[in-house]
Amino acid sequence: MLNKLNSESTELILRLWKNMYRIRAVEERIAERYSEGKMRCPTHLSIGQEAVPSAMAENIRVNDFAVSTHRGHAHYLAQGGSLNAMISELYGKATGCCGGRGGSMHLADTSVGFMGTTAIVGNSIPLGVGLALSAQLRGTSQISCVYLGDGAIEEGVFYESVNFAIVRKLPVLFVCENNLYSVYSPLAKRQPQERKIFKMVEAMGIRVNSCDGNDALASCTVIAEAVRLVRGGEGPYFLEFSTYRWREHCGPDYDNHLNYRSPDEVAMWMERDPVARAEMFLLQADPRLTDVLSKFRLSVVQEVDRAFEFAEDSSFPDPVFVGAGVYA
Ligand SMILES: Cc1ncc(C[n+]2csc(CCOP(=O)(O)OP(=O)(O)O)c2C)c(N)n1
Ligand SMILES: [Mg+2]
Repeated sequence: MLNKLNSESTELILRLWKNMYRIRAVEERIAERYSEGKMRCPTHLSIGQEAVPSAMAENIRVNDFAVSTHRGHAHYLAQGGSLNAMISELYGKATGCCGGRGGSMHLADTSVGFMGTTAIVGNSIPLGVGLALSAQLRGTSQISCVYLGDGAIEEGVFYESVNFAIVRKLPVLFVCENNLYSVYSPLAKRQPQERKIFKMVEAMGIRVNSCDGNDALASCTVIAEAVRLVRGGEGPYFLEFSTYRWREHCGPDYDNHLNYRSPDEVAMWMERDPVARAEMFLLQADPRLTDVLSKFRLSVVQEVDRAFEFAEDSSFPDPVFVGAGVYA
């Protein structure tokens, strides 16, 4: 889709690229500094998966709700969650978005409607549906976005939640990032080969669509239409995006040596890098954008530097009495 566009789309693609670039820079810095041992929480990176959250950022309002998963950094940042508070949370500091007690898998910034991420697969799905119910009962125009992975489709609570959202015509957008794996288990071994997740979900009676989740612009178009309908009171919507995580399931490294996925498969997806695709389009559309891109890269480096300094300089929370003479 990117190749077919004229310069009218350049502004939008520039915004998408900026969001993707920033998210990736944050996660690459986390990966770089993780081995220092100061971020003492399990950390699931979504490097390679930046297009969908960036496209969501274009379409959601600051008072919309969102909930996410163990792999939630990008969703939190796309919603406008505080970077300082996120990095501090990873460092376990009192200035973290959960007071330093949650870590990477428990991000929240209620000031922008990002209501939380949880470590239990599928756990945040009913929370997102409940938030949609609250918006409906209060008569607001808020929508609730539920990010989930392909693995979460296999949890019973997904079906209960989608069913409830359909029956109550709730303003909820399910955003499934299908990266083909649940830890080391490929989708092809967990579900029948011919099954398409979005087709299966459609059979429940909900509007659905699917899209190349490594094409930020195409994702943006599909999300815009879904958000228009959900916000317009047409009930819930389910979107499936195909994408791929580049690094290990949990941690900062690559894991090709584990052989649960082939080097060819990884290489093929890395060639479809959403950030590089957007950048290539921008530079072809207008080579003078080189300067704009360079300035932005520098500003992101500085912003990320500051966030890590902020986290390092912050204090640890006071110990809390958890019972039986134990403080944590
Ligand atoms: C209920 C539950 N079962 C299993 C796990 C272990 N687990 C953690 S992440 C994960 C994979 C989830 O896959 P998916 O939803 O596709 O998300 P992805 O990691 O690919 O982003 C699993 C099985 C868990 N945290 N919670
Ligand atoms: Mg997955």
